[in-house]
Amino acid sequence: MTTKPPRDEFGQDDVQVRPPATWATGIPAIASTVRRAQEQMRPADAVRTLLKINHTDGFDCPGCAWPDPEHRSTAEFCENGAKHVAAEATSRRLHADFFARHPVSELATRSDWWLEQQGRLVEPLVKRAGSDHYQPAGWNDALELIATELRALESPDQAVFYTSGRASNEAAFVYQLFARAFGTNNLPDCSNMCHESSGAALGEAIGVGKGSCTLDDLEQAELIIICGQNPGSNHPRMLTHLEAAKRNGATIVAVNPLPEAGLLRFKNPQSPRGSLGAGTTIADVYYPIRLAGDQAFFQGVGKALLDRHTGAIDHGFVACYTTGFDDYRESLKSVTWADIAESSGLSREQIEHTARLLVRSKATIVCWAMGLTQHRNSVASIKEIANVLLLQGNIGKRGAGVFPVRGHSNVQGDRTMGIWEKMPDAFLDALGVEFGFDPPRHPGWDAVDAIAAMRDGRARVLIALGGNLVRAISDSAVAEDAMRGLRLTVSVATKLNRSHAAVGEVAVILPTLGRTETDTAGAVTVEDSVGQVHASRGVLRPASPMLRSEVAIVCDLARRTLGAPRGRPGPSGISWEELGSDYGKVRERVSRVVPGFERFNERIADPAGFLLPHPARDSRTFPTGDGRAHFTVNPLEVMRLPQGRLLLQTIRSHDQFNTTVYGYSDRYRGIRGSRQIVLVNPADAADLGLAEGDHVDVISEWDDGVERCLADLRVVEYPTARDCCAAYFPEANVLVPLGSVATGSNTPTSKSVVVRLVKR
Ligand SMILES: Nc1nc2c(c(=O)[nH]1)N[C@H]1C(S)=C(S)[C@@H](COP(=O)(O)OP(=O)(O)OC[C@H]3O[C@@H](n4cnc5c(=O)[nH]c(N)nc54)[C@H](O)[C@@H]3O)O[C@H]1N2
Ligand SMILES: Nc1nc2c(c(=O)[nH]1)N[C@H]1C(S)=C(S)[C@@H](COP(=O)(O)OP(=O)(O)OC[C@H]3O[C@@H](n4cnc5c(=O)[nH]c(N)nc54)[C@H](O)[C@@H]3O)O[C@H]1N2
Ligand code: SF4
Ligand SMILES: [Mo]
Repeated sequence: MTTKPPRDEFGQDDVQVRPPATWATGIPAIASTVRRAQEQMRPADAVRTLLKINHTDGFDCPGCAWPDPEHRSTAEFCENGAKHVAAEATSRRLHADFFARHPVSELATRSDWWLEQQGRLVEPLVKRAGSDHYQPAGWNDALELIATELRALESPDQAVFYTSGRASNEAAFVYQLFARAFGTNNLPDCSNMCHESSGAALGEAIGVGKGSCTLDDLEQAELIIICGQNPGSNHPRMLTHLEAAKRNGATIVAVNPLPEAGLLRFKNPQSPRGSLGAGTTIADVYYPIRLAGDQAFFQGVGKALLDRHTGAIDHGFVACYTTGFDDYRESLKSVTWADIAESSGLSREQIEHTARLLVRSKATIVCWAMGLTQHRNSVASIKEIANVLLLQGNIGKRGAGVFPVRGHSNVQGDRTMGIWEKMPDAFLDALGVEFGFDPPRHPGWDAVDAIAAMRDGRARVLIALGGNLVRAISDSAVAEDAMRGLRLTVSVATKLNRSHAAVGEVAVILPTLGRTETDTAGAVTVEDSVGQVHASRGVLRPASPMLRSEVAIVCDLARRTLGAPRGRPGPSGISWEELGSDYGKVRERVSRVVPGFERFNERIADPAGFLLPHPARDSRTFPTGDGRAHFTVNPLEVMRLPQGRLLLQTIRSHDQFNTTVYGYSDRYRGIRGSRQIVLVNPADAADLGLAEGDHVDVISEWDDGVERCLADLRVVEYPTARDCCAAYFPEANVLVPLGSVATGSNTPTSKSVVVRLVKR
């Protein structure tokens, strides 16, 4: 299998490389924000829209899940937030003539960038069996077609209901209700490819799969360890809070194979001094860890803490709130410093230094994102983070805790609302009681299992509430074939993407309102990375009068699928019409099903919203079964690379949102004009006989013996950790085998792929 990314008008071969930046978010960021917004929108709209981002009477930024501070200033957004908004608020439109000119088979050859540039979807589209063209269809026809196909399935489990993390709480709640009332738990989501490992690890360690910090905690922390995260590009406003933490005296340690600009220095564009002056040094210490080395790193830190005799361990906390300490201590005795050094690429001295910083700190936070979650040993690594924090009682204490920084703006809320293939019985019980039906109890498929089921013919229909599953999931070639084997693919979407070109026999696109647009049915709500829930109200005129909200689309489809007398056995008592037109009614139902949402409608009247309970954070109550936090033992397997191989990670550039490519400027890393590059340490390049600018094929090697190849990337010498290299997601997804997943979370190992680089 060889995949060459399609070339497009942007001149992908024209790569320009400059030294990586050593600071993030100054004047160029402001300039680029305004330029990008004006390219896509009318200037008046651009200004009005940008000022409503993250405002109490505006909409929640559709970008990342970084929380909004309670005291909102006039410019509560970052450069990338503005890009995400401008992309949605674009004045470009996709009319019927576009689809007459461009058959589906041609769309499949276009780049992610080109597809994104074509503008907003404006009307429902149907590609019928045997046809190679989408054609406009009325809502009625499009939805009836889907309902008929769903009802014709032999089993509800032949349908897959995928969700991307932009869906509001209200949309997510009615969507999972629809899937379960239809009879399946096949509810995979982007989280399966994202923070699933965090949820799995934290659930076991502290009984709650979410982070235990608030923004206040971040600013009160004495020590913040940031692992596997590139906040300068992916959570830019986090830098403002890290800057505040520094002002309050925090020490910051960055652990990352790449010296990312935002981790090093930050110039705050919202303070005149910041954008003109020298900026703030963010990381006091930077450790260039080897990919997948964090389990060893945190085991080393734990070992160093346990080796110290005084003041390193909070024995009172350990005795009162935890179990498993003795086994953990014993297990670390047999982990050798040699293995720790080999696995992490860091020295014993560096690790002991980190332990000394922990001993000095009375309140420590560990933050992480995809650098921790997308390896085979991810769940183990995150459990080791929990072990280290538990040693010092850093859970349920001001300024301390676990902080998995979420990706999509409402990915955490979607999970809270029941988007999960294996929701616990307590949730299903409450759902059944509220709506008078018996939800299915057998677990559904997650994202990887759903693709395997499509490949093997066990799934027949895919419905996607947002997202771009075919590009987001691993093993692109397998995934595209799997989708093409389906009877029906349905996508509720704002813009065109590759998932609309790798489709089933019949394909439907249902165009929806985005966050920025006014919804006559009222405000929706979202939950951010710290568990704060608040309202979001769009302000722009919808891209087309034909657009419907996600809630309305889901409820209408559910009514047609489940309500008709021909239907399968199931609840007919759910008033889909009411839920689809009045979000207050949806919230009323949520308040009776989901703990923590009591008086939901009342509490979102507060502009700041409300904070969901988190027993571990709030009262050191650990809902783990035995009521205690768990130290865990996670045997270390040192990953040894065969001779001449590198470990590849797939990363985001500064100019994309997941599979949506906005442009070809990875500004902070100094790379412009192309995404067809691979970052290699100069010493590794020399060992492999490669030099800057060489053209290489990247070939991944895995147990199944299949050689997956991404052809013709340009070598860029870059200060990444030894033995490691990096290429851009989603293009590099062709290299990640579907079966290569994290143990315990089934997340694709997008950040540890064994590859060889073959010079062309
Ligand atoms: N502008 C923009 N914002 C986004 C997104 C976007 O695409 N664009 N995506 C959103 C989503 S859904 C998510 S999940 C987040 C993702 O946010 P990030 O996790 O910051 O995104 P990645 O580009 O995947 O970067 C992973 C980082 O981890 C490092 N890393 C990789 N492997 C390891 C490792 O083994 N150990 C350590 N310590 N570090 C490692 C990489 O060098 C890189 O700096 O961002 C969200 N925000
Ligand atoms: N190799 C590799 N693969 C990865 C990752 C990686 O780091 N490396 N990261 C993984 C991660 S962290 C994630 S979260 C997934 C992302 O996976 P997804 O969430 O599936 O992908 P996105 O690119 O965020 O989806 C973009 C599409 O969503 C649609 N859209 C945008 N806004 C809206 C809206 O308001 N409503 C609706 N209905 N649709 C909308 C648009 O059509 C757009 O094209 O990818 C994963 N895949
Ligand atoms: S930090 Fe994230 S949520 Fe905040 S404005 Fe930037 S992209 Fe949007
Ligand atoms: Mo994500």
